[in-house]
Amino acid sequence: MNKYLDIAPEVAQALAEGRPVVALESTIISHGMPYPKNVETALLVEQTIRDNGAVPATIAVIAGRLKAGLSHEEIEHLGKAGRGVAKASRRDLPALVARGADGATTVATTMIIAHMAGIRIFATGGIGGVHRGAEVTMDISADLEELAQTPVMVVCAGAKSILDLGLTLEYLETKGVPVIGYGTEELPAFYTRKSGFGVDYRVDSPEELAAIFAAQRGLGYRGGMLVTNPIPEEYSMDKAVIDAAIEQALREAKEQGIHGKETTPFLLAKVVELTGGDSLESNIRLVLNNARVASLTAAALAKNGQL
Ligand code: PSU
Ligand code: MN
Repeated sequence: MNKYLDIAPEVAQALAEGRPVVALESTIISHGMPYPKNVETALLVEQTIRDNGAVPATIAVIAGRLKAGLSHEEIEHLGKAGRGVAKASRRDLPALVARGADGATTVATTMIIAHMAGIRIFATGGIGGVHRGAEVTMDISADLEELAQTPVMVVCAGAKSILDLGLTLEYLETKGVPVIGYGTEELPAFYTRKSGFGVDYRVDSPEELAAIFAAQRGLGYRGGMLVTNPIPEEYSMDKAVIDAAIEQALREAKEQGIHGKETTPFLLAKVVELTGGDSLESNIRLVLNNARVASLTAAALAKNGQL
């Protein structure tokens, strides 16, 4: 085992016994939602995973240790400290580890740590991608490179249209990352079920997701795959409302010269500010929905001894 990694006893035991485990990220806790909703949601997501027969492993960096599985106190700490905790993507781990610092893991670093721990399936809300205007700024999330090189299945609700969704799909195609629609032929756009862009494959059951993931492993590929699961109809948002908020958020980011790792958290916080509690509630619901699909898929993999 990696010398910087701590696996929580419950998670280690489940992995040793071949039982299903689902990884969760922590940037969504510290940078994605306001306190105390972020902590309540993190605990509710863990409970949803348990209710669907898997063991949750929320991932973060605590005092320089890579953690697969957090205590409630650690989740409370990350939620309360909020933006005071460093957002940790791939390039941040060496410094955080060396300094003994805390870090809230993005999709990229959660994949890295999940893989180190032997966890195959990871549920989240939305992933990073190719930003609008990336042809000039070159702002492309490290999440996409991680999907290209780390063998973890990421179950999300697509990506927000703060990104250029078309370019994000092109990038994933180039990198050989399968993009699967769960019960849909169209890439969902996080708050809404449709984006106007098609996915590579539509899959309608956790068993088939598990089979494709197992085949990817069997082929010896090193990368992961992206499962996009649309927000439940009853929680999806009005496209015009969300588009207007995103346009305004993008304008303000430009005016204020926001760039680098601040861009995504700035845009996400602005959208929540502009759309109020509605978008927060939608966000929570779609994460719970992804946790359920991820748990059932981990269970299907475990059943076939493919974990
Ligand atoms: N998109 C969302 N919600 C999020 C994120 C992105 O809809 O919480 C977070 C995730 O942790 C993701 C990260 O991995 O932002 C991407 O940041 P960047 O674009 O700086 O790579
Ligand atoms: Mn970026």
